[in-house]
Amino acid sequence: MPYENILVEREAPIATVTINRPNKLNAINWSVIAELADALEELDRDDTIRCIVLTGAGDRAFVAGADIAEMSGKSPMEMLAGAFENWDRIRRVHKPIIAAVGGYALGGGDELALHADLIIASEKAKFGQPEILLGIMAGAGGTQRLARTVGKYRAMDLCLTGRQATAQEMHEWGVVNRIVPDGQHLEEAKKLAGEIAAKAPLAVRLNKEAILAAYNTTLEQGLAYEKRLFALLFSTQDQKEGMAAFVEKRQATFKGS
Ligand code: CO8
Repeated sequence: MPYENILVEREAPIATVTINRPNKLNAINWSVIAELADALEELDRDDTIRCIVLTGAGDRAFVAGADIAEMSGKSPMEMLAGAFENWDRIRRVHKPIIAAVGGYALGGGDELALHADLIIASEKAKFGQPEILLGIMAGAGGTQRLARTVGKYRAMDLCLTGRQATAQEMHEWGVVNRIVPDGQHLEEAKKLAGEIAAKAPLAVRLNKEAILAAYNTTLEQGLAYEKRLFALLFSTQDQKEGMAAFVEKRQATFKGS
């Protein structure tokens, strides 16, 4: 499917989705988020793809936020009806998504990175929720995901000051998985995607599902859910193959069945 604002590159078993508005620091307008949701759902349905890398075009930004020019004249009802459904569609993607952040990840850009399952950042990447500087607040999960991920006090720091945190800080806070030298974020993210793509796809899917469930359940419910998913994987060919390969001292070949 042709897209206007994003690029989709398939290198099975991985795919890379690039937000492609470098002149606007990849700011995400309504069309971008709709195209992103369409593309990610399409990749989620594609059996040849096992892991997705999400990045921004150019060397300055992952995404510098929602498109302020587009947003400035919107009414409350237009904001409510506008794009949230597409953010939810992105949240529901089953395959792992790795954000490769090479520059600014601000506002909706930070929130998009927080929708990903792993984050690789270049040394110069900057993260923040600068909405407060515009007289608004985060709206695509920033307050909730940051509070749950980095804790109340760090979330308050970012959301109430609007300051830009360094990749190093975000790494220390447990948001960024790995920091790499400038310009190497995409290569490193693809390498990691390849590593995950070689694993048993159903096990990858259920691991993601179980970890995300931890945000919505009590420990008791989460443990019960994990136990059921764990047992379910014993119905797969990949479980038989993975364990046979270990016993036979050979490399496992996973098929996703
Ligand atoms: N929206 C629209 N255009 C942008 C944005 C943006 N968020 N960010 C940058 N641009 C544009 C600039 O207007 C400029 O365009 P032009 O060349 O045509 O004038 C171009 O990108 C380059 O930007 P700058 O000249 O500003 O570059 P600088 O190096 O001087 O500054 C900054 C870089 C610091 C990143 C600066 O551009 C900036 O502060 N950008 C805005 C950051 C921001 O406030 N982001 C949060 C936006 S609000 C938000 O994300 C709410 C999310 C709600 C999600 C829910 C929706 C349903």
